[in-house]
Amino acid sequence: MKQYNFAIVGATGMVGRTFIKVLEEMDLPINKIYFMASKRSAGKTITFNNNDYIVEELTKASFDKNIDIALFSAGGATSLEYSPIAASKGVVVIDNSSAFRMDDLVPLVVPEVNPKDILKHQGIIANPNCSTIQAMVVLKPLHDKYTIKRVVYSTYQAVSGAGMGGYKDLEEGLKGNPPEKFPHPIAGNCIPHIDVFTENGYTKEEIKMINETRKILHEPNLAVTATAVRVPVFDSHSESINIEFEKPFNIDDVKKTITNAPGIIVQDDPFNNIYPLALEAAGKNETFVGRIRRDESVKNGINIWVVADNIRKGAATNTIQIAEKLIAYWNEEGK
Ligand code: 25A
Ligand code: L14
Repeated sequence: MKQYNFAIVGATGMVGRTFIKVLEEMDLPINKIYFMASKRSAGKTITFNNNDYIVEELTKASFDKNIDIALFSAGGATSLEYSPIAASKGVVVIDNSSAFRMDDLVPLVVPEVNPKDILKHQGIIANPNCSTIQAMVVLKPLHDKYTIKRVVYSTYQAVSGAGMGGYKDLEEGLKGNPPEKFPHPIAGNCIPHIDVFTENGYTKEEIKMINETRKILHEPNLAVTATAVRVPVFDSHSESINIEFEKPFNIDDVKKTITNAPGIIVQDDPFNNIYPLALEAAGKNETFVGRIRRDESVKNGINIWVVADNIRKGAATNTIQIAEKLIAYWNEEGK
């Protein structure tokens, strides 16, 4: 099988380090691999598949070597500056930041949901927001079968979403120290504020979930609303999702549809205390779904509880699954 050259940009961050773990587990056809980060981390050693690599400083010349795929997770500003440079040199960038997600020329991909959108790329493919990804794997099979009319998201998001600084705020907060990353103490608290507030009273995190859901499902007018909340959990986002359908349904069929969908593990036996939990989803690549029940306040509605590791399926795993799919398409084309 043909092998490809990879670059990891933001290799020392929370998502970057998970790229390395997931790449080791998933066994992609990698020939050469380069690790890049800011000047602060240049010169550090990274171990990948038992070999040691030196982290390079990301510069405008970083993509002058022969690189096929670059996985970026170094924040929006870095992506805006360096992704177009990489793309202009023939590299396909798969970007974790929010910089290009809503760009019409950039596919926004969850491989279980809209893999063919990858084929439309012009050098950059965007990885969706973590909270959006785990919802999409469940919503897509339900939309195909029952036609979604409206979605209400309420999220319970882990501190790891805010990178190393978020993790540190919870660790230090549990010892009684004040926060540095979040605007309020996170230990013992719920903060209804993720990313920045906008004019309409919603946060950018909430707006990302709304817009990205519409783009990924190819439903630009779908009724979607969201409230995103940071909770004192280290890893894995949990979401309560209320969905209204156009079509009537049998709740057992809904459960079957979710159970048969790719990338999902159903944990739904409430009388035996079985439902998805953040602690159990941490470190896993799948999305966990439970508490599947009819919403009796509307004609055709359900409520579900959806949990996934936000740094794995919400970021690193999904990005690497996009790379895997891209390579599969290249192999079909003979590239
Ligand atoms: O703009 P966005 O899209 O909203 O993204 C903002 C941040 O969100 C995280 C990611 O933080 C990003 O910086 N993120 C992005 N996508 C995410 C997703 N899908 C996501 N989080 C969750 N889900 P991060 O901490 O995970 O990663 C930061 C990495 O980016 C590298 N980097 C930053 N600027 C760069 C750059 N690389 C190249 N060029 C640049 N200009 C960064 O490398 C890190 O790898 P580093 O060398 O700057 O950091 C190395 C070590 O230093 C720690 N650190 C970070 N900031 C500080 C710091 N230490 C001290 N002081 C700081 N201010 C890092 O955590 C790392 O350990
Ligand atoms: O848009 O702070 O991918 O939890 C995901 C994590 C934005 C910030 C994104 C967080 C980021 C968010």
